Amino acid sequence: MRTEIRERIDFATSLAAQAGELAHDYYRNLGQLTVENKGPQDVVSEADRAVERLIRNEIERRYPHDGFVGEESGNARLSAIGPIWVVDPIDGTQPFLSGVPTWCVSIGLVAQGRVAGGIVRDPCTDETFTAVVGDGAHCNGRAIRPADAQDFTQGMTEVGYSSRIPVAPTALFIEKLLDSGGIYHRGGSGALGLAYVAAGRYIAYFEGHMNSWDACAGAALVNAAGGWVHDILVDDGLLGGAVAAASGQRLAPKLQALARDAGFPL
Ligand code: LIP
Repeated sequence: MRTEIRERIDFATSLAAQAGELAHDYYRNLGQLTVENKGPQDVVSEADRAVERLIRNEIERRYPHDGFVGEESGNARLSAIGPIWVVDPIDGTQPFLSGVPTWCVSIGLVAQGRVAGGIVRDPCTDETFTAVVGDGAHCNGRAIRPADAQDFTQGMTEVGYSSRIPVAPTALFIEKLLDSGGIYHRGGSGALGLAYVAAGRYIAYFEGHMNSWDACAGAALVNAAGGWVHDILVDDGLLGGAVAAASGQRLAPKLQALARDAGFPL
């Protein structure tokens, strides 16, 4: 199966670049986009739908028996034969539509019930993060590894939030993080945040609930880079989402304890 995943990641690396270029074209012309509200702090535009159509059409053309779960597609196709593609065409939609360059294209792969590979493409920094679980993770072809931090004072922790969960536990997590000498950062793209953990830029990532299409590729990057990442597929996470947590191996026990103390089921 790993050969099949490698082949798919090679194919999707150029697809992610193509999708990133299309997204960047919309990004350079934000004034022409109609923005719709899906909920509190949750927006979408034609850019998301157009980029997902491109990705889905190319994947279905090349791998007609694979499954597909996409943020904007609605009808998930859970293949019983091939791997399942888990895609967010523009992750960090709010920064994207606000003209803030912290967004990306996120293309993940699930095979035999496990996260198997992924690509995070950032057109704003011209960086492509790629991973095949078991084969390592790379940024623009260079091997990446998580930071070897042993406590929260040694760097930044990215903390995500959405109105899908109550405020209090996330506020308590941030309070406990600050009390531990850590500092939080929020860029608005969970996929990019997880990619930065894999690359050692953030020492940890935490979010009380992430959808699979936001988390899958980033989780593959952290796993393949040698870090620890909470299983995003736990309890039907593919369709229902899950807690997202990731760090280098040495910091993982403290991250898990901090999350549990804030009331999250890790
Ligand atoms: C985003 C996630 C991020 C979360 C944001 C938002 P979107 O996905 O990647 O982790 O904190 O609230 O849900 O909506 O930009 O695709």
